[in-house]
Amino acid sequence: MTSKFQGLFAAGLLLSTLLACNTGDGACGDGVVQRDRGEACEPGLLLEETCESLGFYPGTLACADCGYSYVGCGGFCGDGRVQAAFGEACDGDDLGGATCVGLGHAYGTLACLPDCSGLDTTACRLLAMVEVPGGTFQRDDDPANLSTVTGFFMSVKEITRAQYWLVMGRDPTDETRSSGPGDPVQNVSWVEAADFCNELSRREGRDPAYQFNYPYATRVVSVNLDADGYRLPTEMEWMWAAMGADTAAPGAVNRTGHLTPFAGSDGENAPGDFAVFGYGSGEEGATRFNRTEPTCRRQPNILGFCDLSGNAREWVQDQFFEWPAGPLTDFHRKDIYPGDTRVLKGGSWTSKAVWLALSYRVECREFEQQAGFGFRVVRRGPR
Ligand SMILES: [Ca+2]
Ligand SMILES: [Ca+2]
Repeated sequence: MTSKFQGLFAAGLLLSTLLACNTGDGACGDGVVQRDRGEACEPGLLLEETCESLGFYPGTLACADCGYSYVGCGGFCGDGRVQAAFGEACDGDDLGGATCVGLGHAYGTLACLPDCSGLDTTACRLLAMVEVPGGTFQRDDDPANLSTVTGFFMSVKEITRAQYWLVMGRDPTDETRSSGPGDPVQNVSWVEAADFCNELSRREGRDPAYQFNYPYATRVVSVNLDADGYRLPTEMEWMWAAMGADTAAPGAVNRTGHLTPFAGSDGENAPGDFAVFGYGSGEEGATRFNRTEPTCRRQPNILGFCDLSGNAREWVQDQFFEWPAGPLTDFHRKDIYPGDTRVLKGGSWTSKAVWLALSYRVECREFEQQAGFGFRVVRRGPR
Protein backbone atom coordinates (compact mmCIF):
# COMPACT_ATOMS: atom_id res chain seq x y z
CA MET A 1 0.00 0.00 0.00
CA THR A 2 2.67 2.37 1.00
CA SER A 3 5.06 1.50 -1.87
CA LYS A 4 2.28 1.76 -4.45
CA PHE A 5 1.46 5.26 -3.20
CA GLN A 6 5.15 6.32 -3.32
CA GLY A 7 5.55 5.08 -6.90
CA LEU A 8 2.48 6.96 -8.02
CA PHE A 9 3.72 10.16 -6.36
CA ALA A 10 7.17 9.88 -8.01
CA ALA A 11 5.66 9.34 -11.45
CA GLY A 12 3.40 12.36 -11.00
CA LEU A 13 6.33 14.57 -9.96
CA LEU A 14 8.39 13.55 -13.01
CA LEU A 15 5.46 14.19 -15.33
CA SER A 16 4.75 17.65 -13.90
CA THR A 17 8.44 18.62 -14.14
CA LEU A 18 8.65 17.56 -17.77
CA LEU A 19 5.51 19.49 -18.58
CA ALA A 20 6.58 22.68 -16.73
CA CYS A 21 9.97 23.46 -18.27
CA ASN A 22 12.95 22.46 -20.32
CA THR A 23 15.90 21.69 -18.01
CA GLY A 24 18.25 21.46 -20.97
CA ASP A 25 21.13 19.06 -21.18
CA GLY A 26 23.29 21.07 -18.77
CA ALA A 27 25.68 22.33 -21.44
CA CYS A 28 26.48 25.97 -22.05
CA GLY A 29 24.34 26.91 -25.01
CA ASP A 30 21.37 24.76 -24.06
CA GLY A 31 19.30 27.88 -23.47
CA VAL A 32 18.93 27.21 -19.76
CA VAL A 33 21.00 28.88 -17.08
CA GLN A 34 22.28 26.26 -14.68
CA ARG A 35 23.51 28.31 -11.73
CA ASP A 36 24.59 25.18 -9.90
CA ARG A 37 27.04 24.59 -12.76
CA GLY A 38 28.46 28.08 -12.46
CA GLU A 39 26.59 29.59 -15.37
CA ALA A 40 25.62 33.25 -15.03
CA CYS A 41 23.83 33.56 -18.35
CA GLU A 42 23.18 32.01 -21.70
CA PRO A 43 23.57 33.93 -24.94
CA GLY A 44 20.57 36.23 -25.22
CA LEU A 45 19.43 35.32 -21.72
CA LEU A 46 20.88 37.81 -19.25
CA LEU A 47 18.45 37.27 -16.40
CA GLU A 48 17.56 41.00 -16.39
CA GLU A 49 21.03 42.14 -15.36
CA THR A 50 22.54 45.25 -16.96
CA CYS A 51 25.97 46.92 -16.92
CA GLU A 52 24.71 49.30 -14.23
CA SER A 53 23.12 46.60 -12.07
CA LEU A 54 26.48 44.84 -12.02
CA GLY A 55 28.35 48.01 -10.97
CA PHE A 56 29.60 49.21 -14.35
CA TYR A 57 29.00 52.40 -16.24
CA PRO A 58 26.18 52.07 -18.85
CA GLY A 59 26.83 50.04 -21.99
CA THR A 60 25.97 46.70 -23.52
CA LEU A 61 26.21 43.65 -21.32
CA ALA A 62 26.86 40.42 -23.24
CA CYS A 63 27.12 36.75 -22.46
CA ALA A 64 30.17 34.73 -23.44
CA ASP A 65 30.81 31.11 -22.41
CA CYS A 66 27.79 31.48 -20.12
CA GLY A 67 29.52 34.19 -18.13
CA TYR A 68 28.87 37.91 -18.28
CA SER A 69 31.07 39.83 -20.68
CA TYR A 70 31.66 43.43 -19.59
CA VAL A 71 33.68 44.62 -22.57
CA GLY A 72 30.66 46.53 -23.88
CA CYS A 73 30.08 48.26 -20.55
CA GLY A 74 31.54 51.69 -19.85
CA GLY A 75 34.13 50.54 -17.32
CA PHE A 76 34.14 51.42 -13.62
CA CYS A 77 36.10 53.35 -11.02
CA GLY A 78 38.92 51.03 -10.11
CA ASP A 79 39.55 49.47 -13.50
CA GLY A 80 42.75 51.48 -13.85
CA ARG A 81 41.56 53.33 -16.92
CA VAL A 82 40.04 56.81 -17.12
CA GLN A 83 36.49 57.03 -18.46
CA ALA A 84 36.15 60.78 -18.80
CA ALA A 85 32.72 60.36 -20.42
CA PHE A 86 31.46 59.06 -17.07
CA GLY A 87 33.05 61.79 -14.99
CA GLU A 88 36.34 60.18 -14.09
CA ALA A 89 39.32 62.50 -13.71
CA CYS A 90 41.73 59.66 -12.94
CA ASP A 91 41.72 56.00 -11.96
CA GLY A 92 44.30 54.28 -9.79
CA ASP A 93 47.72 54.91 -11.24
CA ASP A 94 46.29 56.57 -14.34
CA LEU A 95 46.51 60.25 -13.43
CA GLY A 96 46.25 61.50 -16.99
CA GLY A 97 49.91 62.52 -16.88
CA ALA A 98 49.40 64.87 -13.92
CA THR A 99 52.09 65.20 -11.23
CA CYS A 100 52.53 67.25 -8.07
CA VAL A 101 55.20 69.32 -9.80
CA GLY A 102 53.02 69.78 -12.87
CA LEU A 103 50.29 71.18 -10.61
CA GLY A 104 52.68 73.76 -9.17
CA HIS A 105 53.94 71.92 -6.09
CA ALA A 106 57.63 71.52 -5.25
CA TYR A 107 57.52 67.74 -4.85
CA GLY A 108 55.39 64.88 -3.51
CA THR A 109 53.23 62.00 -4.65
CA LEU A 110 49.99 62.65 -6.46
CA ALA A 111 47.14 60.14 -6.15
CA CYS A 112 43.59 59.61 -7.39
CA LEU A 113 40.61 60.09 -5.08
CA PRO A 114 38.90 56.78 -4.22
CA ASP A 115 35.83 57.70 -6.28
CA CYS A 116 37.94 58.70 -9.32
CA SER A 117 36.34 62.17 -9.30
CA GLY A 118 39.59 64.10 -8.95
CA LEU A 119 43.23 64.21 -7.97
CA ASP A 120 44.32 63.83 -4.36
CA THR A 121 47.04 66.40 -3.61
CA THR A 122 47.33 65.79 0.15
CA ALA A 123 50.76 64.13 -0.31
CA CYS A 124 51.98 66.95 -2.57
CA ARG A 125 54.22 69.56 -0.94
CA LEU A 126 53.77 73.07 -2.26
CA LEU A 127 56.96 74.56 -0.94
CA ALA A 128 60.63 73.67 -1.10
CA MET A 129 61.88 74.14 2.47
CA VAL A 130 65.43 74.31 3.83
CA GLU A 131 66.26 73.27 7.37
CA VAL A 132 67.91 75.93 9.52
CA PRO A 133 69.75 74.60 12.58
CA GLY A 134 69.08 76.11 15.98
CA GLY A 135 71.67 78.42 17.47
CA THR A 136 72.51 81.69 19.17
CA PHE A 137 73.49 85.09 17.82
CA GLN A 138 73.98 88.66 18.93
CA ARG A 139 70.94 90.56 17.71
CA ASP A 140 72.26 94.15 17.98
CA ASP A 141 75.28 96.17 19.08
CA ASP A 142 75.07 95.05 22.72
CA PRO A 143 77.08 91.82 23.30
CA ALA A 144 74.68 90.92 26.13
CA ASN A 145 71.69 90.83 23.76
CA LEU A 146 71.77 87.25 22.59
CA SER A 147 68.93 85.54 20.78
CA THR A 148 68.59 81.76 20.68
CA VAL A 149 66.30 80.11 18.16
CA THR A 150 65.19 76.49 17.90
CA GLY A 151 65.82 74.82 14.54
CA PHE A 152 63.13 75.20 11.89
CA PHE A 153 62.37 74.80 8.20
CA MET A 154 61.89 77.88 6.01
CA SER A 155 60.61 78.25 2.45
CA VAL A 156 63.40 78.79 -0.07
CA LYS A 157 61.35 81.43 -1.85
CA GLU A 158 58.97 84.19 -1.03
CA ILE A 159 55.47 82.78 -1.57
CA THR A 160 54.78 83.23 -5.27
CA ARG A 161 51.60 84.43 -6.92
CA ALA A 162 51.04 80.95 -8.39
CA GLN A 163 51.45 79.31 -4.99
CA TYR A 164 49.11 81.79 -3.33
CA TRP A 165 46.54 81.20 -6.03
CA LEU A 166 46.76 77.41 -5.61
CA VAL A 167 46.06 77.65 -1.88
CA MET A 168 43.71 80.64 -1.61
CA GLY A 169 42.08 80.68 -5.04
CA ARG A 170 42.93 84.34 -5.63
CA ASP A 171 45.87 86.62 -6.33
CA PRO A 172 45.79 90.17 -4.95
CA THR A 173 48.97 91.25 -6.75
CA ASP A 174 49.04 94.51 -8.70
CA GLU A 175 50.01 93.26 -12.17
CA THR A 176 51.72 96.53 -13.03
CA ARG A 177 54.24 95.86 -10.23
CA SER A 178 54.93 92.24 -11.14
CA SER A 179 56.41 90.36 -14.10
CA GLY A 180 54.28 87.22 -13.81
CA PRO A 181 52.91 84.35 -11.67
CA GLY A 182 56.44 83.25 -10.65
CA ASP A 183 56.97 86.58 -8.87
CA PRO A 184 56.30 86.99 -5.16
CA VAL A 185 52.67 87.60 -4.25
CA GLN A 186 52.00 91.18 -3.09
CA ASN A 187 49.25 93.23 -1.49
CA VAL A 188 48.88 90.57 1.18
CA SER A 189 48.16 91.76 4.70
CA TRP A 190 49.78 90.12 7.72
CA VAL A 191 46.40 88.61 8.63
CA GLU A 192 45.98 87.18 5.13
CA ALA A 193 49.48 85.71 5.30
CA ALA A 194 48.52 83.97 8.54
CA ASP A 195 45.35 82.70 6.86
CA PHE A 196 47.44 81.28 4.01
CA CYS A 197 49.65 79.50 6.56
CA ASN A 198 46.66 77.85 8.23
CA GLU A 199 45.09 76.82 4.94
CA LEU A 200 48.33 75.23 3.74
CA SER A 201 48.69 73.45 7.10
CA ARG A 202 45.20 71.99 6.79
CA ARG A 203 45.88 70.79 3.26
CA GLU A 204 48.96 68.91 4.43
CA GLY A 205 47.31 67.51 7.56
CA ARG A 206 49.28 69.71 9.97
CA ASP A 207 48.10 71.58 13.05
CA PRO A 208 47.31 75.22 12.15
CA ALA A 209 49.58 77.59 14.06
CA TYR A 210 47.17 80.54 14.14
CA GLN A 211 43.93 80.88 16.03
CA PHE A 212 41.57 83.43 14.50
CA ASN A 213 38.76 85.30 16.23
CA TYR A 214 35.59 83.24 16.07
CA PRO A 215 33.35 83.43 14.07
CA TYR A 216 34.54 86.43 12.03
CA ALA A 217 38.08 85.23 11.26
CA THR A 218 39.19 88.80 10.66
CA ARG A 219 42.22 88.74 12.92
CA VAL A 220 44.60 86.44 14.75
CA VAL A 221 44.11 86.07 18.51
CA SER A 222 46.97 83.68 19.23
CA VAL A 223 49.83 81.77 17.63
CA ASN A 224 51.38 78.47 18.61
CA LEU A 225 55.05 78.50 17.64
CA ASP A 226 55.31 74.80 18.50
CA ALA A 227 52.57 73.66 16.11
CA ASP A 228 53.80 71.51 13.25
CA GLY A 229 51.92 73.73 10.79
CA TYR A 230 53.09 76.74 8.81
CA ARG A 231 53.52 80.24 10.20
CA LEU A 232 55.51 83.39 9.55
CA PRO A 233 59.11 83.40 10.78
CA THR A 234 59.83 85.40 13.90
CA GLU A 235 62.11 88.37 13.27
CA MET A 236 64.91 86.45 15.00
CA GLU A 237 64.35 83.34 12.85
CA TRP A 238 64.35 85.49 9.71
CA MET A 239 67.62 87.21 10.70
CA TRP A 240 69.26 83.93 11.75
CA ALA A 241 68.44 82.34 8.38
CA ALA A 242 69.50 85.48 6.50
CA MET A 243 72.93 85.65 8.19
CA GLY A 244 73.55 82.00 7.31
CA ALA A 245 72.98 80.74 10.87
CA ASP A 246 76.20 79.30 12.31
CA THR A 247 77.64 78.13 8.97
CA ALA A 248 80.83 80.19 9.39
CA ALA A 249 81.60 78.67 12.81
CA PRO A 250 79.27 75.75 13.61
CA GLY A 251 78.04 75.74 17.18
CA ALA A 252 79.55 79.12 18.01
CA VAL A 253 77.58 82.26 18.87
CA ASN A 254 77.33 84.38 15.71
CA ARG A 255 78.49 87.79 16.93
CA THR A 256 78.63 89.65 13.60
CA GLY A 257 75.73 88.34 11.53
CA HIS A 258 73.42 91.18 12.61
CA LEU A 259 75.74 93.60 10.78
CA THR A 260 75.31 91.81 7.41
CA PRO A 261 74.51 94.43 4.74
CA PHE A 262 72.33 92.05 2.65
CA ALA A 263 71.45 88.35 2.66
CA GLY A 264 74.26 86.59 0.80
CA SER A 265 76.92 89.18 1.58
CA ASP A 266 80.44 87.96 2.36
CA GLY A 267 81.74 91.48 2.72
CA GLU A 268 83.18 91.52 -0.80
CA ASN A 269 80.32 90.73 -3.18
CA ALA A 270 77.79 93.11 -4.68
CA PRO A 271 74.12 93.40 -3.64
CA GLY A 272 72.88 93.38 -7.25
CA ASP A 273 73.98 89.75 -7.63
CA PHE A 274 71.81 88.71 -4.68
CA ALA A 275 68.95 91.17 -4.41
CA VAL A 276 66.36 92.90 -6.58
CA PHE A 277 66.67 96.40 -5.15
CA GLY A 278 67.14 100.09 -5.71
CA TYR A 279 64.69 100.97 -8.48
CA GLY A 280 65.16 104.64 -9.30
CA SER A 281 68.13 105.00 -6.92
CA GLY A 282 70.81 105.02 -9.63
CA GLU A 283 72.90 102.73 -7.41
CA GLU A 284 75.14 100.13 -8.96
CA GLY A 285 73.32 96.86 -9.49
CA ALA A 286 69.89 98.44 -8.98
CA THR A 287 66.96 96.98 -10.93
CA ARG A 288 65.85 98.93 -13.98
CA PHE A 289 62.21 97.90 -13.62
CA ASN A 290 59.60 99.24 -11.23
CA ARG A 291 58.35 95.78 -10.29
CA THR A 292 59.30 92.46 -8.73
CA GLU A 293 61.19 89.70 -10.53
CA PRO A 294 60.51 85.96 -10.58
CA THR A 295 61.81 84.46 -7.34
CA CYS A 296 65.34 83.02 -7.26
CA ARG A 297 66.61 84.89 -10.33
CA ARG A 298 69.43 86.21 -8.17
CA GLN A 299 71.91 84.15 -6.16
CA PRO A 300 70.75 82.59 -2.87
CA ASN A 301 72.50 83.10 0.45
CA ILE A 302 74.77 80.40 1.87
CA LEU A 303 71.83 78.37 3.23
CA GLY A 304 70.05 78.46 -0.14
CA PHE A 305 67.39 81.12 0.52
CA CYS A 306 66.52 83.46 -2.35
CA ASP A 307 65.44 87.09 -2.20
CA LEU A 308 65.60 87.48 1.59
CA SER A 309 66.92 90.93 0.79
CA GLY A 310 64.94 92.74 -1.88
CA ASN A 311 62.23 91.71 -4.35
CA ALA A 312 59.18 91.71 -2.01
CA ARG A 313 59.27 92.88 1.61
CA GLU A 314 58.47 90.04 3.97
CA TRP A 315 56.05 90.09 6.87
CA VAL A 316 57.42 88.37 9.96
CA GLN A 317 55.60 87.09 13.02
CA ASP A 318 56.48 89.78 15.51
CA GLN A 319 54.78 92.97 16.52
CA PHE A 320 56.92 96.06 16.10
CA PHE A 321 58.38 96.40 19.59
CA GLU A 322 61.59 97.25 21.37
CA TRP A 323 63.43 94.05 22.18
CA PRO A 324 63.87 93.35 25.90
CA ALA A 325 67.52 93.39 27.01
CA GLY A 326 69.60 90.30 27.65
CA PRO A 327 69.44 86.72 26.40
CA LEU A 328 66.15 85.59 24.88
CA THR A 329 65.12 82.16 23.64
CA ASP A 330 62.42 81.85 20.95
CA PHE A 331 61.08 85.12 22.27
CA HIS A 332 57.77 86.36 20.93
CA ARG A 333 55.02 88.45 22.42
CA LYS A 334 51.96 86.29 23.00
CA ASP A 335 49.47 89.11 23.56
CA ILE A 336 47.99 90.20 20.25
CA TYR A 337 45.81 93.29 19.99
CA PRO A 338 43.51 94.37 17.15
CA GLY A 339 45.38 96.51 14.66
CA ASP A 340 48.83 95.67 16.00
CA THR A 341 51.73 96.84 13.90
CA ARG A 342 53.96 94.12 12.50
CA VAL A 343 57.52 94.01 11.22
CA LEU A 344 58.52 93.65 7.56
CA LYS A 345 62.07 92.58 6.74
CA GLY A 346 64.48 92.66 3.84
CA GLY A 347 63.40 95.67 1.81
CA SER A 348 61.93 95.52 -1.70
CA TRP A 349 62.80 96.34 -5.29
CA THR A 350 62.30 100.02 -4.44
CA SER A 351 64.69 99.95 -1.44
CA LYS A 352 68.09 101.58 -1.54
CA ALA A 353 71.03 99.29 -0.77
CA VAL A 354 71.29 100.43 2.87
CA TRP A 355 67.74 99.16 3.45
CA LEU A 356 68.70 95.62 2.49
CA ALA A 357 70.54 95.27 5.81
CA LEU A 358 69.47 92.39 8.03
CA SER A 359 68.86 94.76 10.93
CA TYR A 360 66.53 97.02 8.94
CA ARG A 361 62.87 96.81 9.90
CA VAL A 362 59.72 98.42 8.62
CA GLU A 363 56.48 98.72 10.59
CA CYS A 364 52.93 98.48 9.29
CA ARG A 365 49.52 97.68 10.66
CA GLU A 366 48.67 94.02 10.32
CA PHE A 367 45.62 94.44 8.07
CA GLU A 368 47.26 96.73 5.52
CA GLN A 369 47.87 95.54 1.98
CA GLN A 370 50.51 97.34 -0.02
CA ALA A 371 52.44 96.82 -3.21
CA GLY A 372 55.66 95.04 -2.35
CA PHE A 373 54.32 93.41 0.85
CA GLY A 374 54.82 89.65 0.59
CA PHE A 375 56.01 86.87 2.88
CA ARG A 376 57.63 83.49 3.27
CA VAL A 377 56.81 80.77 5.77
CA VAL A 378 58.43 78.47 8.32
CA ARG A 379 57.41 75.37 10.22
CA ARG A 380 58.96 73.28 12.96
CA GLY A 381 57.39 69.99 11.96
CA PRO A 382 59.25 67.57 9.69
CA ARG A 383 58.28 66.85 6.14
CA1 LIG B 1 37.79 53.72 -14.68
CA1 LIG C 1 62.40 89.59 -0.02
